[in-house]
This record gives sequence, C-alpha cells and structure tokens, in this order.
Amino acid sequence: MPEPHLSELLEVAVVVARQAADLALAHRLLGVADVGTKSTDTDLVTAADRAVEQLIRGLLGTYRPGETILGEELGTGTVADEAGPAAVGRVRWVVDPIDGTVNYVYGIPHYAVSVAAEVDGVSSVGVVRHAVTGQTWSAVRGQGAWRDGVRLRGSSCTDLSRALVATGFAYHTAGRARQARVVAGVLPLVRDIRRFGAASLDLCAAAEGRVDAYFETGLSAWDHAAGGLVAAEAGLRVGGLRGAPAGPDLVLAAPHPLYDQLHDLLDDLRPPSDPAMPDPAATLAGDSGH
Ligand code: LIP
Repeated sequence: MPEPHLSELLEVAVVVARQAADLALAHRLLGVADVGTKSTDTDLVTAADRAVEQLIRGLLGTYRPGETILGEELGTGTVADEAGPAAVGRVRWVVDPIDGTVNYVYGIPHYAVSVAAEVDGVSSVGVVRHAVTGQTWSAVRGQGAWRDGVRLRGSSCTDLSRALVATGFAYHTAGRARQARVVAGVLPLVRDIRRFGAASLDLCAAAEGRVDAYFETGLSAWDHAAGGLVAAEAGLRVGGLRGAPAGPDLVLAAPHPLYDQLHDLLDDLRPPSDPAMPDPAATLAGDSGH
C-alpha cells in the first residue's frame, strides 16, 4: 500500500478544520440549540457538535474518500460511505468537532476543532483550530510544530515548583472525586493550576509554553490525537502512565526536565483502584469517549 503523503494530509486537515471551526462559530452566534447529554448529565452535546462532525465527514469524503474516521459524536465509519464497512487503509482520521463543549454551550470563547490523521495507527498529522480566534496549531510527525507560521518550542521550565500546569476533569462524578484528590496533591507543589476546558487547546498551550505542562486522565483519542502531536513536535515529552503511550489512564505533556518529576508525583497521588469508585480512565477507556 503506497505511503500516504503527509503534506497532502496536512493540507486537507487545515482546510477541514477551518471550515468546521467556521460552522461551529456560526452555530454559536445563532444560539446553541438542542443541548443534550451523553455519558452523564454534565457531558453535554449539541446539534452543532453533530452538524460540525457531519461537515467534517463530508469534506473528508470529498478529499479522502474511503478512508476511515473516528469522531466523538458519530463514532467509527468510512468517510463518504457511512453505511459501508470501514475501509482497510493506512490512514484513519480522528476528529473532535467541538473540543470544549461546555465552554461552547456557556458562551465561553475557548473551544476548538481537532483533526488528526493517523498513519498505521500513529498520529502523523495534527491540526487544532481555535474556533473563535482562528489561531491554528499544526504538526507533521518529524517536521516540527507551528502556530500560524511560528515555530513552537515549548517551555524551558525545569523546576516543578515553578511550573504552571494545566489539567482537566472527567464528566463522571466518581472520576472527578479521584481527580480532585490528585489535583489537590499537585497544587501545593507547582506554581499554579489552570483548567481551560479543552484538552486540544491545553496541549497547544503547552506546545507554545503558555503553560509549562499539561496532564489529564480519562481522555479519549479525539481529545488529544492532534494536540498531543503538536506538543511532541514542539519538543515536549508526551506520554501516559509508566511508559505507556498517552491514553485514557493519563495524557502527560511536559518538557523533558519536568516530565519525570510530574509523572512520578501523579503516579504517587494516583489513588489505588477502588471497585466502588471506577477509575475515570477505566470507565472511559478506549474510544468510547466522555
Ligand atoms: C473536553 C476535554 C477537556 C476535559 C473535558 C471534556 P469535550 O472534551 O477537552 O480536557 O477536561 O471534561 O472532556 O467533551 O469538550 O469534547
């Protein structure tokens, strides 16, 4: 099977993210309709989420017909042939049509469209577009990370006690209780904590050095597939728990001198698994999502 051209995948991802972000913003300006819930009463989904993902699927069907896609709202499918079986191919698109849905519903201007292209299961192209400001972060594996033409290098912080750390929380009450205990343990040991509400933008903020590090548990692939590549290509170390790749158990992005300090603190603070209190990562593992 021929080697996909990463430059072509990047071009498609940029065009798709821009049009999707414009639709998301248009829906927001018209007023968010049909707000429903998914995994819990606080896990919101809107008609805009679905409309934006349908637009993304249609555009990918035009530009990349027959390739597979995983989206937060409509799951796994084949672009341009929703009913058909997933095509066997090397490229899979992983998309979050509106990352930062709670911000979106409340009119907080901080949400993004996240589009990643995996090649043979590895994120190889990632684009995150801020739907309000239009800022666009992009990365191609092995070729660096950029924001609107500016090369990104991440933070130079080496001391955890001077680190500004971003994080987020799951929608499950039990998981949030565990996450609250972890963040309570982190807070006294770092400069400060920030919770912005969109993982993809948190990872891009880390790539820019606007926060020194980011961690979260319970995320789905679409939350971090693009932003994680941007952070890695900006020179940060991006990974999961105890050497695992970034995933539902942990997404951690930090400059190399900080990574082990923060990872080991998080590992120490990680409550023992409690059957009465499912771990958000275990609950939300895989692509089932928030
Ligand atoms: C959000 C993530 C965020 C997390 C929220 C939510 P969504 O994704 O980007 O980091 O803390 O709980 O999962 O649901 O807005 O696409």
